[in-house]
Amino acid sequence: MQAFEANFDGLVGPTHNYAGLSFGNVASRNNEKSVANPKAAAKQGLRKMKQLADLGFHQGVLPPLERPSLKLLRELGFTGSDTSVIERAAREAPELLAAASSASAMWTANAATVSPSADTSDERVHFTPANLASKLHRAIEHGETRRSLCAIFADEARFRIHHALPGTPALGDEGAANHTRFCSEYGARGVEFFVYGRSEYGQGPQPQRYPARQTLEASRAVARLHGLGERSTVFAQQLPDVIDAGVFHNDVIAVGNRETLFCHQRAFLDQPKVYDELRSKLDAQGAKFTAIEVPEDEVSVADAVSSYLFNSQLLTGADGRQVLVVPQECRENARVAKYLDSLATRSTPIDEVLVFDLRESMKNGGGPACLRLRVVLNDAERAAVNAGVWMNDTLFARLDAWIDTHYRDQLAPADLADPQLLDQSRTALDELTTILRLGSIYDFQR
Ligand code: SUG
Repeated sequence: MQAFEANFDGLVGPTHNYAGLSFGNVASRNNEKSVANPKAAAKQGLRKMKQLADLGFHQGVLPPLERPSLKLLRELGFTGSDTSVIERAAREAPELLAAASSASAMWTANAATVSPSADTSDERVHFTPANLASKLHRAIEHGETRRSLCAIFADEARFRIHHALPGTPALGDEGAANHTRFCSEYGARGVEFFVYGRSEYGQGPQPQRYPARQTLEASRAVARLHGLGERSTVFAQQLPDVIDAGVFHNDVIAVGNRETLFCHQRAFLDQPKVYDELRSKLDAQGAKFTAIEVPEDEVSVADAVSSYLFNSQLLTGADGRQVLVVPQECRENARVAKYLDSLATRSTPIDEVLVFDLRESMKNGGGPACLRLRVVLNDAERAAVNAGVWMNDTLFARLDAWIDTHYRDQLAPADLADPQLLDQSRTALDELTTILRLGSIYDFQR
């Protein structure tokens, strides 16, 4: 069946800030306590969505979550009015207030793992929201994320939205950031590639310095929930050393699309074997696998981590050409820029490179690929998606004006103590649910 890939980007929320919450994510730690610009962050993300929609890509929007999360703070024992909860948390446990205030849901590659209907046993599109169990500020996302997904993909005959896996270290799940789907055409049966950082019960090496956020057990559980068979799945372990070098998700070192995998030479344990398995399983589906492997002596793992070369989006245009969407940090790293320039003369399936300014998100370790959740849809499924979330001229103009009205252009860590931020965020989100036609998805609206 005819199908296409849609990218759903997370709209950056009004509380975007730099709290240094993600140990193992080099950018998050390096920019801790610097002053953020939520307005610029939201506009940078929105411009990417608009430009890709203008180029003919299917582009949707996922809403931010309600932050600060009064729910979390109350669960942690802060009582009284909303204002006193925030004031007390700011005084007694600023790190908990920071976790409750993070706009991290913008990185929708971590919202869920998605399997298209062509791959699943019941021929529905399956979503499993990621439990994001390894970081407090992210572990509080999945319930609200599920609610947003249910509001957008509401038709239960076509969409199956699971609950997140139990949030415990053995089942740490980070969603689509560690999942790639290969196929000949989007509508054909594909091979789903799950990459994990460690196994809880199996043998095998583990990183020593930084946490491995995804387990094999979680990846296997998601594949089972989605009804994916042995023939259409490949599981691979990330090199523990590169996790220790700051590759906290596989999408910091590899990206795939259709028949192409673009990755660093040091992405996976036993990389040639991983390629062989992908090649033979794709071959059985009538697809021809190609790996574009970037060698360490051209671009080091450190270059990959600082430039986010592999946190790019590899997209197929309507004309069949493949476009690589990279952050501008790639142009600022001489070796990465040289590599990208050389693509024009190499024979690879990448036809064009597009560069975006996503500086505000990048400073928290979130590049173009982190900001998007891929959902392959056929025409009937697309027709069943809540139509208010598709990017077009009208939605762009409304969201751009909405950002101007509601977002601050400066947010320092100390500003999280300001109870007005909660009111401003709620006012903004309340209006957003009307713009995106989502109904009452937020707790404060119920
Ligand atoms: O989970 N950063 C996010 C970045 C997520 C990137 N996503 C993908 N690679 N797909 C994280 O580490 C930093 C927040 C702070 O420090 O304020 C943060 O959560």
